[in-house]
Amino acid sequence: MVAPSAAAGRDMAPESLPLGIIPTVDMSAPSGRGELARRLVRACAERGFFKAVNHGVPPRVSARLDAATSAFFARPAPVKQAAGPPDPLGYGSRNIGANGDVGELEYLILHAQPAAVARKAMVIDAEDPSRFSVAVNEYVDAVRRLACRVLDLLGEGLGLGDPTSLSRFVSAVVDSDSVLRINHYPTSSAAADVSAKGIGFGEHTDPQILSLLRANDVDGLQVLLPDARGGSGGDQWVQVPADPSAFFINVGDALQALTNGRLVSIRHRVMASTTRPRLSTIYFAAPPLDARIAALPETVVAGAARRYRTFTWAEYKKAMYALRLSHNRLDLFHADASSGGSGDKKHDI
Ligand SMILES: O=C(O)CCC(=O)C(=O)O
Repeated sequence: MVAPSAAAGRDMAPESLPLGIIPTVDMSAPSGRGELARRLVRACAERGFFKAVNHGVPPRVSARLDAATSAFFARPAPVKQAAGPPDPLGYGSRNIGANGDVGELEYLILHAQPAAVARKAMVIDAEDPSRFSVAVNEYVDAVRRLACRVLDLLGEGLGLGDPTSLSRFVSAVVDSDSVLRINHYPTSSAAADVSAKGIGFGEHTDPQILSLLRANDVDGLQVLLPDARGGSGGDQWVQVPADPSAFFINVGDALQALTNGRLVSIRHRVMASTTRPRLSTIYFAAPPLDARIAALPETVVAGAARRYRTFTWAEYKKAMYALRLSHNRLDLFHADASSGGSGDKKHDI
């Protein structure tokens, strides 16, 4: 069930997060760096999700990327299809992955790495490929810096011996496996199509370390939070009010594993709008393919077991590509899992 609206909390005090509240974190650190680090840890431990304001990504950098990607989505279908199929990178429409998931959207997935962007730009903007490359690379630089800053602060807040232990997974450019995904949800006909139930992008967690999402002023994003009314103990889908000036940042599965479950990877989904198109851009900060993901020693507190076995990012991706979007993939990597997974739960498209 969908809660009528989400209160987007002001920059929250550190004590506790009221249920149903999406924390807002002021990245300009008005109360000092230590306090900012504590707030980020609390948001990522209790929600796995927060709204970042005063984040330092220049509006002109975001505007330039939005202009370039909107121009691409406005082009005729055959031109867009030339940048596909999504294998898994490239242009795609409706089909999400190779296992039967569909949504009310078209999208473009780019390897967030200058050489790869330059290659794709030749197809995406044949008239002036560097126009597209510059817009993407500038944006990726800015969001990578924001991701590293958040991860360093989380490292400090978690009391890691080396606070850069988390950001080092995503700071490299050359062997980075980070991706930039741009989703375009056209005005939906789903209201008339009962089978589609208005789902723009089905429920899932993000597999990477950290996701940084920015969208236009069209609502649609929902996160699964503990029931704000208490009592029944179930979870509730909570609407995230749109804010084009903010970044919405969530913990991914790999960060949950690296912190032994201390930070939580949150389930989310997008409902299709029937009235106005939604444009969202997500930077998925990922480790290099051969990176080993194991709980950092400081996060394995006295007496607590390691929750996940060590895996490489390449292994995790392989599992992810074999499963449906809504699958709880981390279950397969539980330290005591033989087969695992909450399995074949399908999202309600
Ligand atoms: O488009 C959005 O707002 C979010 C989509 C999403 O969750 C994803 O692409 O993984």
